[in-house]
Amino acid sequence: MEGGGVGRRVVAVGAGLAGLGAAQRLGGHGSLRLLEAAGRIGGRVCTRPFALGLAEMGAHWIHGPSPGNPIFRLATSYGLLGPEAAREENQQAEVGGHPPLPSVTYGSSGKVLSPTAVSEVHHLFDTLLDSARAFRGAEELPAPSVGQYLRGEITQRVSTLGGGREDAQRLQLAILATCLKLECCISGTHSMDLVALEPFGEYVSLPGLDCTFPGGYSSLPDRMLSALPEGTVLLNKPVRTIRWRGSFCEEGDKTRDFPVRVECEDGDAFLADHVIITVPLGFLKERHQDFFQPPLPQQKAEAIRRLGFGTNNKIFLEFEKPFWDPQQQLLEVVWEDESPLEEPSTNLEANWFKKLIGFVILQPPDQHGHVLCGFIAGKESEYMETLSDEEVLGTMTHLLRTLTGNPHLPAPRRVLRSQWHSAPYTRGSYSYVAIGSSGDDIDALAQPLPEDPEDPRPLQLLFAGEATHRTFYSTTHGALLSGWREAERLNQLFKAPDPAPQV
Ligand code: 6YU
Repeated sequence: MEGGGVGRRVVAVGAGLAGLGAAQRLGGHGSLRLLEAAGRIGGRVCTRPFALGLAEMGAHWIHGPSPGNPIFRLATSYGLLGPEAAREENQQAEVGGHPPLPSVTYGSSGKVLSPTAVSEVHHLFDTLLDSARAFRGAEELPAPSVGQYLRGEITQRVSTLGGGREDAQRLQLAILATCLKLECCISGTHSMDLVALEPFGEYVSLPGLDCTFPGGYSSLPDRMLSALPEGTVLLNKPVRTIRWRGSFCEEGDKTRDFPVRVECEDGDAFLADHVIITVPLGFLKERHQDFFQPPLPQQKAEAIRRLGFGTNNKIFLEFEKPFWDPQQQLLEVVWEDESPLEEPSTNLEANWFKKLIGFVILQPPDQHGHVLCGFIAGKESEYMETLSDEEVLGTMTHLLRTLTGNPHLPAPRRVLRSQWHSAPYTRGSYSYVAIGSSGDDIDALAQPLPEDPEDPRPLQLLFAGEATHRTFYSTTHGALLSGWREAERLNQLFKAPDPAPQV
């Protein structure tokens, strides 16, 4: 921080991609401090060792790896991506964030379902989903939520499903039920009935075939951290309260006062001119009333309440030998007695595992071992978090034996699962635009405080994090861009040149 920023103190709360991005663009020198509650950086980017390789507990892919994606540009400039991601064709592919993977679909009767039947239904679902995105800006809506709209469309077509044959129709409905569960994982919600229809099309998918980080997603925040001056980030420093609109002095120095005092759970306090808050929306939902003194203005508090923040978890299973064909990359699960037109069971204890959409097969096996990564969203996912590893492993073994029709299928050697809802400084996985909210709430959440632009002490509180990005919410690139945005807001105030290299 130079120029008009000399002597200004900035504190950022949270060392995920938004916080690290802000620090990167502010230059990381001067009096910048980044306070992180956890004992590690990265937040919802979290790579752990598992089996022969690595497991991504949080973010998995770069969604839309192409030059318009800042995560892709940064990762490329650091040399963190594999040769596939660098290919022009990969970057140009328009797949709407869902790369088609070679897959096999297991039915609950223990049989593999016909790939033609499955892909026909996927095609229908994708068409319906595209039509759901087209309501952006519409004054009149056929339904308030994406889920209700989709069910309405499915109801209208039900007689044509399966070519009029009852068993084929039932199977197509069951496959559609899985499609809806997959969409819950993508939107990070319990039910698509909670996701607002009108703003659904506002989320922007970038071109590019989704790719992973060969050395783990955490290699990105690690590189970002290494470019910051030592001591910028303080770990194990959970912030308890942010007092703003105040007049605080350092002990023994009455010559200067600061409008903000950031108090940590361990009793430490940091005085600042500006605080960039990057804590997850889940944390804000639970804690904002006590976290800010004075409390946030009503419009911001309402935006926090209205916007959605749900859970999507992963369950990694390591096997001694694969029971799947090495060509496959995805094992999908269909419960043949389910239908999107019927209410799902609310008995979590008996049925939580039926919400699991299937498993991604981690590739290549010589780097990962024989590992499946299951995805599960919603209340069932939150229930899974309360179970022991042994219980999850036992249920997964039973599930896979049912699906493969092989009662002797060997149990996985090991299990590792994420527990994002129980994580006290996250309280879920990512945000979505819930019924009753809109993109305007995302903008309201992103607005700095105090609201009055003429306030003599402007930009006391700035807000970043994935939930503050109107078109890229729920992603790593949304988080990074939001951090850059707030750093730029301060740079403008300081009128200092941006010291970070442009990528
Ligand atoms: C992506 C992907 N991905 C899977 C799973 C999850 C997420 N995402 P952070 O939380 O990182 O940082 C805040 C920090 O603040 C944190 O370290 C806290 O400890 C700290 N903190 C909190 N309270 C504090 C306090 N009091 N004091 C001090 N510190 C405090 N994104 O691009 N690709 O494949 C996935 C996936 C299981 C959980 C993901 C993915 C989301 C990203 O991980 C996430 O947005 C960013 O990392 C957040 O960074 P941040 O800095 O904001 O917060 C139509 C429509 C559809 C919309 N969805 C489509 C896209 C779907 C998203 N993709 C999901 C898929 C997977 C698998």
